[in-house]
This record gives sequence, structure tokens and C-alpha cells, in this order.
Amino acid sequence: MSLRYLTAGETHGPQLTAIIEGLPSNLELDFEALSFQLQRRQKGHGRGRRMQIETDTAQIVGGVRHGRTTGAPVALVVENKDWKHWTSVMNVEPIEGGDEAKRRVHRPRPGHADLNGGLKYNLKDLRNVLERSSARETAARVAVGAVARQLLEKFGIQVAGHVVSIGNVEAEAPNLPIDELIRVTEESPVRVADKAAEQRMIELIDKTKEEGDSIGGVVECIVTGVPVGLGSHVQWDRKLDGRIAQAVVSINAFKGVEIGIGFEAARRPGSQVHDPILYSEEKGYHRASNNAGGFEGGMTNGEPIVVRGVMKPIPTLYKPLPSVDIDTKEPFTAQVERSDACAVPAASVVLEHVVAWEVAKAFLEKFGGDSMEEIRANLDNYLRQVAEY
Ligand code: EPS
Repeated sequence: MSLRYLTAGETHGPQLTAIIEGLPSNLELDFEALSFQLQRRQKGHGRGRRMQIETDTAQIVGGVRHGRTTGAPVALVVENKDWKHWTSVMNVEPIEGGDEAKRRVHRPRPGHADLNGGLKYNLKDLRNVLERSSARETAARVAVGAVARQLLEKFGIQVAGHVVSIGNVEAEAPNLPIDELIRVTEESPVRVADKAAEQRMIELIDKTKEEGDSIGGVVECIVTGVPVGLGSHVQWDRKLDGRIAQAVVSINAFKGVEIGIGFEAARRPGSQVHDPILYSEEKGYHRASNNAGGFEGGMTNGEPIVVRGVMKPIPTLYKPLPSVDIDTKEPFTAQVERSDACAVPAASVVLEHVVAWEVAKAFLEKFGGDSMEEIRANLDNYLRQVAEY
């Protein structure tokens, strides 16, 4: 059975719940590291007041005993601290009272799932759509990805994320070893290594917020230590770059994805795109450059995976765009209570975790076994074969 997960839960409901199936037994989990990843997602200049209410932690309620996975499904819970303000509005049982008591939403916000979801599911209270479509759900995905990340780390695979640009402010490409990149970006309120760009990004976010607007950006994820041959060229849905692309665009507000130099490849001649193959005793086969972002033929080529995602500006605006009331069909401009002006730094953490998940899934497809020991033996055997090739 391949690795899979599902999440459930609403942004103002009691909790987010995730179930992971297909993890091997004897994976030692660091619980603090799981919550650390969740808290990284909550940070970043430009986040709104909701993040002052929440301090996310991952509680494991199944599949782990005495610090190790048992091979059973792993169940994870992330509580919503804000729920105490919403117990009546989000009650699973019917409640007394009209629209006000239910905080019924009948004014769809442009750029959100509100209107499409209302039409599709025939829901006259758009809260039923927005509660689930909220980016709060990415907390569950980070929890799940953080488990995958710990599995990868046991095999020397590391994941880092950083912000490439916010609005029109671009950071210089960080030419740093992965440990250093992780350390430097962790200290930055906008998750960039470039200090000059950091200052300009903060100023841009502040200005955007003052104007009642929001701003998006580009985030990048790098995965090092990946063995050659994850994914496959033989079938469309086994191409790992394609699976990663799907996962990236599935992150709330993501509208685009690039692998390696991505769209830049369309502007260059082939001689300046493809990465020459080299060989040395020490490194074996490797590449002179990594424009391909670690993929050829849908398979990893042993170079670091480099993936970028494009996040649109958050559509909840203090200065909202025109829309139409679903009760009256009349135009309106709504009042907004609370929003994030920029969630791009947080999105880089989400990107890391959805990519880690896809890599872990492909890793288990290749080296799969029911226990960590079996997987290690399979990996060692394969690496020997690659070294002798
Ligand atoms: C979100 C709206 C805001 C964000 C939320 C995503 O929440 P609220 O409507 O409660 O103010 O803070 O993000 C999170 C709660 C989170 O954990 O990321 C939205 O509409 O997507």
C-alpha cells in the first residue's frame, strides 16, 4: 500500500485531524520537532491577529507507541484555540437563532472558494465552504509533512525552504549549503537570506497592509541527499516532478510551479539549459549544473530537487473588491474583520512539507518495506548497485 493521507476539520472548528497510512514500523518520532514545524508555519511578517490566538502543536492519537510508529495508521490532531469563540456557530448539532447566530455568509469574496463552493454543493450559507477552504488546513498538511520529513532525515535527506520574492521585491539567490540556508532563513521574518531584500520586503508588506491590500510572492524548496531514481519515466502518474507539481498547486492560493530554472528554460537555447554529465570516483555520476532542478524523465537524477511555487495575494482584502449578494443579487462591498496582508513566508514552510511528503512517498515506493530496518536494507542494496554500475 502506498503512503497516503487525508485531512478533515474547519478553520473555526475544534481541531484539524489527519490520518497517515502506509508508514513503516520503528520510525522514531521527535514530537517536539513536529510542533516546531507547525510553529514555523505560523510566523512571518504580515500574518494577522489569528496567529496570536493559535500556538499549534501536533498531538498524536494513533499509530505510535513509546516514541515509535507501529505500522498502524498514524492519527494526528492540531487543535484550534480560536474554537472557544465559535462553539455555537460551529456546533455539529442544530442551533437556535437566525443568520446572526449562525454567522451565515451570503456575500461571496472574489478570489475565494465561496461562490463556486456554494453553487456546487447547493449551500446557501457560504460559511460551509469557507470554513473548509481556509488555509488553516495547511497546518494539518505541515503536521503530516513533518512526519514524512523525519522519515527522510533518517536516510540523510534534508529539506529547506525560503522566500524568493514578495511582490516585485526579489531576493538574491542564496548560494549556501543547506544547513546554513536553514539557519539563516529561520532568523529572517520573511524567510530570506538576502538582508537588503529582507528590509525592502518588510517595508512593502507594511505599506500593503496600510493600504488595506494584500501581496503574494514566490517561494522555493530545496531537497538534498535524494538518491537517483525516485519516480519513473514509464507512466505519467509515476513522474515525481509531475506529482510534486500537483501537490504544490494544491496549496491554498498557489497558482504556479517551476522545477529547476522552470520558465527561464523557455528563453534559453538547449546548450544553456541541459546539465552536462560528469563522473568521478568520489561522487560517481553527477552534473556540472542543476538547471533541471534534480529531475530528468520524471526521475530524480541525484542532484538536489529545486521547486518553486507562486502564491497569489490573499483574497481577503480590507478594501474588498465588488461582489454580488447571493440573497438579493445586488452588488455590495463588504467589511472585513481580520486577515493576513502577506502569508508568503508561511507558505514557504507549507511548500517544504508538501514536497517532503511527495519525496517520502516516492522513497517508500522504491525502497518500501514494513519496517525501517527493511527499508534501510533495500536502500543500501540499491546504492551498492548504483555504485557498481
Ligand atoms: C484564513 C483566514 C485567517 C487566517 C487563516 C486563513 O483566519 P481567520 O478567518 O480566523 O482570521 O489567519 O489562517 C490560519 C488560521 C492558519 O493557521 O494559517 C483564510 O481565510 O484562509
